[in-house]
Amino acid sequence: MSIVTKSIVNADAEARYLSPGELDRIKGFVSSGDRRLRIAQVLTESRERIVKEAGNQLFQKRPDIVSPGGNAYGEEMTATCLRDMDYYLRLITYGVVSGDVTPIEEIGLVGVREMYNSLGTPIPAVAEAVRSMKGVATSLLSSEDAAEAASYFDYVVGAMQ
Ligand SMILES: CCC1=C(C)/C(=C/C2=NC(=C\c3[nH]c(/C=C4\NC(=O)[C@H](C)[C@H]4CC)c(C)c3CCC(=O)O)/C(CCC(=O)O)=C2C)NC1=O
Repeated sequence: MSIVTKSIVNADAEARYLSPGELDRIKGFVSSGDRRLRIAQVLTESRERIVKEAGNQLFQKRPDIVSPGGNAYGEEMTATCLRDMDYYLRLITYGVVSGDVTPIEEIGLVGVREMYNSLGTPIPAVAEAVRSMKGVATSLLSSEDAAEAASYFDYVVGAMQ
């Protein structure tokens, strides 16, 4: 939910107008809109490159996961691993656009530990994959945009620690 929807739900629950503080936060959200949309556009347009390069970095750092016995061993499993990376990149674009980590949390982080544990997928390696995507993604952005984007990647990495 964006700050706009959230503020309206809260205000209406108390049948009141939006408070000066809420209007101020909405103003911040609106005025950062161009930047957030620009970032989401770059990440969306570059998604294949980001996932591919970050995947290569991951498999170089953690050759065990693509070696026999590794969770991403074999063409199909490696493709599924890259697909999961693409999932997280997509969720990060949702977060950037809405200026809110809630969509990332609700779609991709609730229950993630149990899910990956049951699949035998090493969670630290998934976190490493997201960290690598952050590196590739931020290299495509201006430093101001990179700092904003980085916070969403960091949020996902932090949730997987
Ligand atoms: C949008 C929210 C969402 C997420 C996050 C998601 C993840 C997700 N990843 C899965 C599998 C998987 N995920 C991986 C990923 C990896 N293995 C590794 O060693 C690497 C560290 C890592 C890549 C970075 C692999 C290899 C599988 C297949 C495991 C198996 O079938 O044994 C599965 C099991 C079902 C399937 O194969 O599709 C789910 C549900 N699904 C969703 O709908």
